[in-house]
Amino acid sequence: ASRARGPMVRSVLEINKPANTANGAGKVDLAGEVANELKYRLAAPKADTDKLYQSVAWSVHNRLVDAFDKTHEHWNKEDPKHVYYLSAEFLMGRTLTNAVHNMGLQGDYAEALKQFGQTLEGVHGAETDAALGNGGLGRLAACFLDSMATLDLPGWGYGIRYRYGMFRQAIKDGLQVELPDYWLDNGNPWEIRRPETRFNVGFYGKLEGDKWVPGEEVIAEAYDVPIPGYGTKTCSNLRLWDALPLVELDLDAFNAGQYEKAVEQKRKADDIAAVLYPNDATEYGKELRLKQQFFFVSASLQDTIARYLEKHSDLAGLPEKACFQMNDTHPTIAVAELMRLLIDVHGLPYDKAWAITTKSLAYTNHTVMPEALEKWPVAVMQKLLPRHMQLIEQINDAWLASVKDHSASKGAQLQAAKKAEREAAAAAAKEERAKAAAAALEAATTPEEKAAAEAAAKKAEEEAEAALKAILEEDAKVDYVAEVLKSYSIIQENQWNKGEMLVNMAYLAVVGSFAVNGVAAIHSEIIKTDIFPQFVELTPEKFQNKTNGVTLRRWLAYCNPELSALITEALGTDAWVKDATLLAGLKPFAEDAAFRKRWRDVKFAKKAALAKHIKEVTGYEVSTQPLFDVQVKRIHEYKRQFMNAISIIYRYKKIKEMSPEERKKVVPRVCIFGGKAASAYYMAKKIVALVVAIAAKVNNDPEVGDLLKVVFLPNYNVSEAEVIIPAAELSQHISTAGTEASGTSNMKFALNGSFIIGTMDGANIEIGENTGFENLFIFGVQAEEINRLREERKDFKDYDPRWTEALEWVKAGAFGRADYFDDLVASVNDMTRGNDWFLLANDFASYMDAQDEVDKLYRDQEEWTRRSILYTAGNGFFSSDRTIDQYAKEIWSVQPCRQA
Ligand code: B1H
Repeated sequence: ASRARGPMVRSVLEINKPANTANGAGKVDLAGEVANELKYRLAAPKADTDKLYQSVAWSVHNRLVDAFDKTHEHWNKEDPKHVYYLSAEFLMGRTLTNAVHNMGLQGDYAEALKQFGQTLEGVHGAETDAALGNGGLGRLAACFLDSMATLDLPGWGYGIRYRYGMFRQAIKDGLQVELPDYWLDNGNPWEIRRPETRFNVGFYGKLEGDKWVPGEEVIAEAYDVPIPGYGTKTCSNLRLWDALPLVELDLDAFNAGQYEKAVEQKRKADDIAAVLYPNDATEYGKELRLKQQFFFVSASLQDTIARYLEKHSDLAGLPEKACFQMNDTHPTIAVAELMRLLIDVHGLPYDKAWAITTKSLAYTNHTVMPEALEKWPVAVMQKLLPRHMQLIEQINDAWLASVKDHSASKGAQLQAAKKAEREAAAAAAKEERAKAAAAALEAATTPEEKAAAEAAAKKAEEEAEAALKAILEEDAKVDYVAEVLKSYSIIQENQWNKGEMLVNMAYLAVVGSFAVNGVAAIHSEIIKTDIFPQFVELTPEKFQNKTNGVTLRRWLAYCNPELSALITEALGTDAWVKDATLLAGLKPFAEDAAFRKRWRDVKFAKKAALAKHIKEVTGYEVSTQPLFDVQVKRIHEYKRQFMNAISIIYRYKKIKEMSPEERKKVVPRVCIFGGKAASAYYMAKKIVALVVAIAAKVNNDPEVGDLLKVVFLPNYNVSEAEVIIPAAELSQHISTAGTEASGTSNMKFALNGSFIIGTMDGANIEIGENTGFENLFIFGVQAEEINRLREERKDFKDYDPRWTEALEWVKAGAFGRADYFDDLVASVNDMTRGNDWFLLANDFASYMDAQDEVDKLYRDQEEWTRRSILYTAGNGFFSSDRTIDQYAKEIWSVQPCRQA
């Protein structure tokens, strides 16, 4: 894709002149530096695109190191409070374009590259994505780093330097295949190895009283990834840990001929930082995963404490200097590890340690999907981290003791309420019986009959009284207080596997943190009502909302320079890149026909770039005239890509049945899908296969031509998203209401002027509030209705006939592989085989109606464009700068620390 120049900021070259490369009158000879890197670092005989990319990257690396050093010198001197963002994932994508533009060096490097006959855009594509994340959660962490640096907030990210990131997805014979992502193959110019920054991390072993003697130890070694802010000298840090053995080679074993044993330690250490788990909903219980989590958490906490102690002697002051934000439950072993470090290593008493811990930790929840709420078997925890298990028990005991009174009164209340409920029901029944008895008496004619009726009534009365007595006695045996107490326990029985005890990591996080937040308004409410209600009762003030955001640098300014240039021209300033609220100034331009034309021209150019990309990777030829309709995200049943696919099948079937006259009225569409299925996710893989099969059939059907094209773009990742999102006209965010915590691509699409078709879920709702709901295509049931609807499902007979017709076609083998798709179809069509848990059948009719509305509006291009502009104008709220500013003020209490 071609890239025009992005907005200009003052070059940091003018600010930070590196002494060793300064040339003459202070002008840095970047071309000379690039040539140097090419010759000496790469020893490259000729400057092909790849080598040139690397040389430029190494040169940018030098600028980053300068900015990094100055920033940290400044922070070191000022000693401000820092935030540490603990995350198992950072989905950074490519760095070159972002770093060069953030530092304002795009002009300088463009100039330098001219001497090699190249452009920045030309070398951009040679970079491999850093894909150390699964999806939204990991990308959010990356956007947050960009905003923290841009807002000059002292803070680092902490994570794992996985050698293999997210797998590469390819399509082979119509099915997804996974290929390893060895992203470090060509070296990594964006990191700095810190062999002097190492910490030991232990596992296994035994307890001698309170003393832990680990049975295995590895070294955590730091790698720093500089994070340049936009339009500032601040360059912060993402510190990623690699795992090394204490002893590379056991010479004794080696000399004894035991070669495998000789390298066993090395192999074990290698395993820890080897690979990112590719599930975006955890299958809990995997020991290596817990090992990874503990590994990076322990190293990060040790590192922070060591730096704190360089300047301060009393650890009681730690919460004034450090706040740790736990990105979902993945780093929540931090609660126990911080306790252990304070007690076992630094000699603090338990109570003091607990006070420090609970003032330093905060927790963000990202999902309400039960399978993603991590619970570690006590047995696994005990084996891998015996001291931590002991501490968790101690924490839990102290916690349960503290809620004992509350549980006692709540339990007594519940018991009394139950009794009152039973008695009220009994009184009502008694009244009914009295009426029935009176009627029977009335109907009786003979004295015998009357006597019999009286006797029957008396007997019924006695029986009812006995039954009530029995039930009240049963109730009295229920220990309500214990039940309430259990609902607070961090250690619980596995409800699917009685007898197995589990550590509920979300509960551990809630108990150990001073703040808990959700990631969109609706999600933050759901976690209060459905996930942690008992905790909200005790400390309502702990629970907050921080609606997600995305960095406007990567997701608008740099991925869509054409639109950015138009926005800047209209607003007369590029200040919107840092102050997204200024985008609201675009609203009046929506009414300007000439501006609308230019807006359409940009969209058209981005569609052309995407069409070219589609041709290159899939071979499919798509016209740039049709509506570009996009659904790109991880493949998951709750995200309902299957519903989208079925609607396309229906559309296709109808087009085939139409007369040539009718076909003229069809709004042509290109339906684009992208997303990875977790390698072991059975249904998700079938959904990918179905979309690929639909594409193969539809795209080769001459009857349909340009009226409908379907594309599955393989290997959806950050760089793909940067090409796809600017080209979208409609994007789909159609999760079952209440299941998508927030979504963040919805924000990226909206900012790039794409319409949203979606449910009342996650951040869609707030996008509706900001854009005006009249401009979104909203359909489907609301979150509050889901439970009732799930209860009410009986069969699949009464649903929309369009749904059934399309499903039947799949069943009949219209897209091949009828057997392979059988389970997928049954999952939404058969009460005994999946029972449509995500209510696709239920929402299908309103979804199709919403799609009709889309077609209707698209026919009116002026009105469509007008509203498209309102999407960009209305959604500045979703800048991650806003989100991070709220975190900094409302949770972290961290202030900007900016160099003059
Ligand atoms: C989100 C995850 C997630 N929520 C488990 N939860 C993982 C859970 O490797 N694992 O075990 C990985 C990831 N990811 C996403 O977070 C939500 O689904 C999105 O709705 C949300 O926008 C995003 C950022 O908050």
